[in-house]
Formats: sequence, structure tokens, C-alpha cells
Amino acid sequence: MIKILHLSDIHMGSGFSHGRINPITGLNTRLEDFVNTLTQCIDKAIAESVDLVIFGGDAFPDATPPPYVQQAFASQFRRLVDAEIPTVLLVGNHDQHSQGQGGASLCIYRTLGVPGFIVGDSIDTHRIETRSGPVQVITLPWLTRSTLLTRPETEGLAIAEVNELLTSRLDPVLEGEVRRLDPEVPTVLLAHLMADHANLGAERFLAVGKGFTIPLSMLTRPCFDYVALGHVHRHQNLNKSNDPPVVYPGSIERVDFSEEKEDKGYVMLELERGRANWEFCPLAVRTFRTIEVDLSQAADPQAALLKAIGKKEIKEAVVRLIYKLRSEQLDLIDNGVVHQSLSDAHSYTIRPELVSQLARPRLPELGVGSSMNPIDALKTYLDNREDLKDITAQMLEAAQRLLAGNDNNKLDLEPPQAVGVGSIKDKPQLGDNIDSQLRLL
Ligand SMILES: [Mn+2]
Repeated sequence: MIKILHLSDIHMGSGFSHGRINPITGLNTRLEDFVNTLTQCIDKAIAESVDLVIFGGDAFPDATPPPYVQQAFASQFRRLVDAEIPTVLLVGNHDQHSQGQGGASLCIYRTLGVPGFIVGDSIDTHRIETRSGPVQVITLPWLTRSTLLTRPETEGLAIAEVNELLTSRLDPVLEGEVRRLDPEVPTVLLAHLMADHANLGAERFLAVGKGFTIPLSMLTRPCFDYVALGHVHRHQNLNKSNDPPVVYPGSIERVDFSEEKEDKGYVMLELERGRANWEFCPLAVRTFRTIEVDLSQAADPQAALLKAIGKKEIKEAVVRLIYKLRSEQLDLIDNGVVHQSLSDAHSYTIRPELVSQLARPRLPELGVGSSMNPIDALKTYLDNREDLKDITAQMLEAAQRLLAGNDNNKLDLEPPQAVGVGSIKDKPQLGDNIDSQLRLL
């Protein structure tokens, strides 16, 4: 029985906007969070004296992380070297350098010849002799268009066709690796990819280019005892019958608010030929909390806002407060008090949204079926905008000039632009709020 720790999507060095500078260390607290979480994983690998650690890719947000971030990552993984635990580092899409000959941030571990470390930057099969016997790991790093295809082949093809072509290319390559396998030895496929049926998380927005989707049927083969995936940040097993398990452990920390409700963790598994017992192990990670409240109908918006904040546990959490209100209510919000009420949070952002622009009831005079000349239409609109009363005359005048001046030479763009934004700019509170969205202590 071979004991393996499978983790993925570390993304160390991302999400700094959710943190603040720790005055003692000078580091962003979110870097410290990611380091703490990775430390928990490595602690576990050592405490359980696992036979192998496999990392599913995406170590950093990009291929050129700053030295102090690389160092934070390396100082955790080197503990595995000291503990003589073999480790496979797979290259994800965020680890690949897109310029020139490419290369990946993780290749430095091979260049330095770190004992027991394997870098998976190509499709290859690695036989690893562990304390509990041999294990085979096929590495399948993130595939780009240029990995298996040439430019002339893909020219003029739609993305779906390119995807199909890539799949048809990958199939024999993977088959070649499968045929090299020793059928007696337990086998892991370690891949950084988007499998179809995977539920998406933040990686959808983080991806640099549009990626490829690999059919699940390509992964669920009896020659694999466990399919270890990386890329999707939400933990999931894509093959409920577990023959073999096809598992995304997910990211180890919340990379952004789209992961607010997800459990974060890693996977521990015991492997033998034909069987894998696996378990998701949750990590203690920082809480993300969204507080969303519509104040537009509240008689006392300030009280309603404070009540909404009071209902949520925000201590040491990364908080985002989103509230909707009407422009006439802006003066009723005391920003100092709102900031004070969020002071227990680790960090917070405040986003007021003016509801008047979002959901004003349609004017029947301007509805379908009625026709009006543009000036009358504008008049009708302005008659219904109490807040634009001061500039109504100017707007009408500017509109008349625009309509009259068919030849562009006569167009004087200055006045209409100036009046269009006036009403919001005049309210200082909203601007203050946006400027001080993030508290940096
Ligand atoms: Mn990825």
C-alpha cells in the first residue's frame, strides 16, 4: 500500500488585494495565509510519512514570480527533500512561460537536481521507487495548442475543431505511455487539465487563454488506479464509481470571492494495483464573506446597513460589502460609522450601487408602440428625472445642437459631456466610498 498526498493549485502570490501589509514581517498577509496553508499540507505529509507527494500544477499566478514568493514556496517543498519524500511537481497553465522557448518556473528544481524531485513539464512516465514499493506516475502537463499541433494545422479552425484535433492527437500519445506501463505496478495519471463535466470556479477567469477540454472517457481507464488532477479550484471527484477516482483536490486557499463557499483542502490516498482509497482533508483557511443588501426601500438605510453587517461573522474575514441605494439616500449613509462597523474584518471593500440607474420603471410614454421625435423623448425622460432638474435646460439645448449640427464641424462636444455626469459627482460621499474601498493598515 502506497501512501500519497495529492495537492494542487497553490497560486502562491495571488490575491494580495485581499490582504494588508503585516508590519512585523513586511509581507502581504495573504502571502502568509497561502504559506500557512501549504505548511499544513507539508506538515501532514511528514507527520503521516507518506511515500509520495504529487502536486497538480499552478504553483504561482504566473511563470515569473518574485524571488520572495519563490522562496516561500521552495522552503516548504524542501522539507520534503529533508524527509526523503519523493515529489512530483506538475506544470500548470500558470506555470508556463508563454514567450520564446517557454519553460516553466518549476523547472529550476530539475536544473538544480533536487533529490527525489520530478518536474512534469512533458508527457512522460516516471517509475518511482518509494519506501513502500514502486509506483508509476504519468505526467500530463497543461496542453497548449502548440504542444501537439502546428500552426498550419489549426489555421482557420474553430476552437471546437481545434479541441477535437488535439484530443485525437493526445489519444495515441497517451496510449504510447500506457503501453510502457508495468501492469503489476500501481499507477497514477497526474494531469493539469479541464475535464468535461468539471464544475468551474475561479480558474475560468484566471486562465490566460482559452483552454482545451479533455473527455472524461480518456481518463477513466483501468490501467490507471488514481487520476490526480489540477486546474479546477473546486474539489470534486468526476468519477463517482471510483474505478478509478478522477479527483480535483481544488486550490489550497481561496483565490478570490468565487471560492467563498468552497471547502479547501488536499487529498490523502492509499494506493495499490486496482484500488485507491482516498479522502479529502479540509484545511483551515481564511473566511471570505459577502454582505449584500438592498437599502433602496429602507426608511433608515444607515440602520438597515449596520444591521446587515451585524448579522454576519466578519472577524478576521476578507469582507466585501455591496449595498444598493437610491441617489437621494446617499446623504443618509455615514461612511465613518460603516468603516467602523467593518473594523473587525481582516480586510474589506465597500461597493455602493445606485439603484436608480439600475432599475427605474419604464416610462409608458416611451414604451413599445409609441413614436416620438428624439427631443420630445428626451423631454419626457427628463421630466421624470427629478435629480437632473438643475441641468434639464442645458441638456435639451445640447441635444438640439447635436441634432441640428449634422455636419460634424459644428459639433461642440464640451457642454453635453459636462452635464451628463454632474449629478453624481456632486455627491461627495459616493466618491469617498470608492476611494477608500480597501483598508490597508
Ligand atoms: Mn490551472
